[in-house]
Amino acid sequence: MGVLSSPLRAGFLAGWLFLLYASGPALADSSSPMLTVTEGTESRELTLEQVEEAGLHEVDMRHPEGPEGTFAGVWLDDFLTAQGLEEARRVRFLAFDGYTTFLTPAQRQEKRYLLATRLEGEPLDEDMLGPLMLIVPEDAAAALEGNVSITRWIWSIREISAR
Ligand SMILES: Nc1nc2c(c(=O)[nH]1)N[C@H]1C(S)=C(S)[C@@H](COP(=O)(O)O)O[C@H]1N2
Ligand SMILES: [Mo]
Repeated sequence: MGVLSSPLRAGFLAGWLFLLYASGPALADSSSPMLTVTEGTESRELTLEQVEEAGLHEVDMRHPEGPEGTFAGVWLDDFLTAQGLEEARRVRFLAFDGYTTFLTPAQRQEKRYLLATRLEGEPLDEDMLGPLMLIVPEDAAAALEGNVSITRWIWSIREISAR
């Protein structure tokens, strides 16, 4: 029996391994590293799950770059507090395309920034300005009309660095 069933067993094993492999990208959504947080010279990697621990908020809006619908994300200040970085004098954002911005505590008080993680419940794709982007929900309408600067609405964020 053992001799006859071992090719079958091997087949099942190969099947399961393939399924595991094929579902990898979907599973990776919330449990694989997606953001580097740097504090001085120390860096750590966070998963989507860990970023969203700060508490999700939803907002219906259209982003000036096109995406529209129900965005979800964590308030930047809640995220910084969860990471022990609320006192940072400068919070820098670095994007995959090389774009970078920073916020001072005064700027974070002036406008409430949302670190968006999802659109319509799905993690933001990298071709949908993901995996993370900064938006100012209260300025959404003005941004569409071109009445407010959106230079700090950085998308494709890969790293947040505080000092
Ligand atoms: N990752 C990333 N975010 C970005 C930018 C960018 O080039 N890359 N451009 C910024 C600037 S300067 C503005 S005005 C707005 C809109 O950029 P756009 O006019 O190039 O579309 O997005 C901001 N966020
Ligand atoms: Mo700009």
